[in-house]
Amino acid sequence: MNSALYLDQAHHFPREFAWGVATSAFQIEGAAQADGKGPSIWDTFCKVPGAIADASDGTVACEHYQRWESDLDIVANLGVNAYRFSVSWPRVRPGGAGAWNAQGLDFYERLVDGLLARGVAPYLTLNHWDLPQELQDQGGWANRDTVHRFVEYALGVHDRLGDRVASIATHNEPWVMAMLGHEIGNFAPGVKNRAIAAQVAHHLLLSHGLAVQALRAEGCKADLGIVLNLSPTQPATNAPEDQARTVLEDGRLVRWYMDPLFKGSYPADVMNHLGEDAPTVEAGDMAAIQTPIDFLGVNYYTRTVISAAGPWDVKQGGLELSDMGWEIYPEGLTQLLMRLHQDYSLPPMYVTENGGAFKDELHNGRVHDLARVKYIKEHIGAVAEAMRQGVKMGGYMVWSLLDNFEWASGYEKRFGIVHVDYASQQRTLKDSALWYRNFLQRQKAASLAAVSTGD
Ligand code: IFM
Repeated sequence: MNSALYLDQAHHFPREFAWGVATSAFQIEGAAQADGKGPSIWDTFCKVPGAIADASDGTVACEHYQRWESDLDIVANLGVNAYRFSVSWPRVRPGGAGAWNAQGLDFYERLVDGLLARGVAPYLTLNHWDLPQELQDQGGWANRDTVHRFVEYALGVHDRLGDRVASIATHNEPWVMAMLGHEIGNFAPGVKNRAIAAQVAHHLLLSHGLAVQALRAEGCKADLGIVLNLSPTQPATNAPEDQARTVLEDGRLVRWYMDPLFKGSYPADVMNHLGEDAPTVEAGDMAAIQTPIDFLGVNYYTRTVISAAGPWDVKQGGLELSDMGWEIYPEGLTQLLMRLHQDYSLPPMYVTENGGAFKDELHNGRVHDLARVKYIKEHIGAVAEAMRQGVKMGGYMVWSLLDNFEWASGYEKRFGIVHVDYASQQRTLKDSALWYRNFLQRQKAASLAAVSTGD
């Protein structure tokens, strides 16, 4: 596919299309103990020797908690009309239950009002992984009580911000929290137990459904949805074992989340595979999970290639790799969106994250990150292609606004379209940011022209 070509012809993005940049609280805010914030499971996990590649943590990060105003000026200056951010649960309700922290809530109120004052719509995510440590001490997401604490948290945030945000996503990437956090254990809280991971996944989905119901009952005006990390799963060879394994892995990554959300049941093949490790599901849970939503957020970075013989070596794919070692495969985004559109009855989808880590170099105030420009351009082209084939898309958001704390990789991997010098906290727009700004200006001009010609 030549996605650059698609992009050149892609002037039909609707005027109301959300063009954004995305971040998350723990990755940029810093101020880990400021103004009454409680510890999260990531504050704890960062202290585990060897857990984070560069032994760093989120104590300072991008100092966004202090620099939010100038960061929002950068957002506005890019010309985006949407900004996706997350609320830190332990900043607004430090113990996950009990007292609320007024200073934390005030921060997000200033942030939301600051976005609106700059003409940028706030896209809020409630849970981007930083569970209050006190809840983890009681079992975390493996404990069904956490589901109810999450619903309270959703309502509390809605009380303060619900009238001004464009959308509320319950969770970011439940697969990551369940699988990396509880089965593989390389992410917080670092548990390695397949049965617990399956129960965690179920509780995340259940808390999503119950929170959506509770927010609707409150008369929430914002669009409600969830954000999943998804990818097309492909067999390494045509061998039957690779193909069978691919079906299962697709089940664990895609259908395990999509089926309950949009069909009301877990996929039978994955349930059978889990056997005794399958989660406990109580009466009414599946109906709650299937509560209709207004949007589905899709985070896409790469494809997943499966070999029954063991981990597949990405070098065999012959594709360019990002600095994460992930294959760059824009076609996969079109394939994924088409497949979701065909297999499920969906509300509009948003690409809520897409971007690449590359080895950037800052010279004389410029970062010539041409690989990232190409990456973003081709993936926007892939979205345009899906739309041309009939998929209903609401927006596209680049991950990420700023270089930031990339979880177990620490600060070594840079995803930002804005460079952050961590010593001085100076921000520099990379060439990808300049390209995106220019692209958005052309989009705006094209839709204005379409309005004046009545297209
Ligand atoms: O940085 C993460 C983000 O927090 C969740 N989605 C994937 C990104 C890149 O790894």
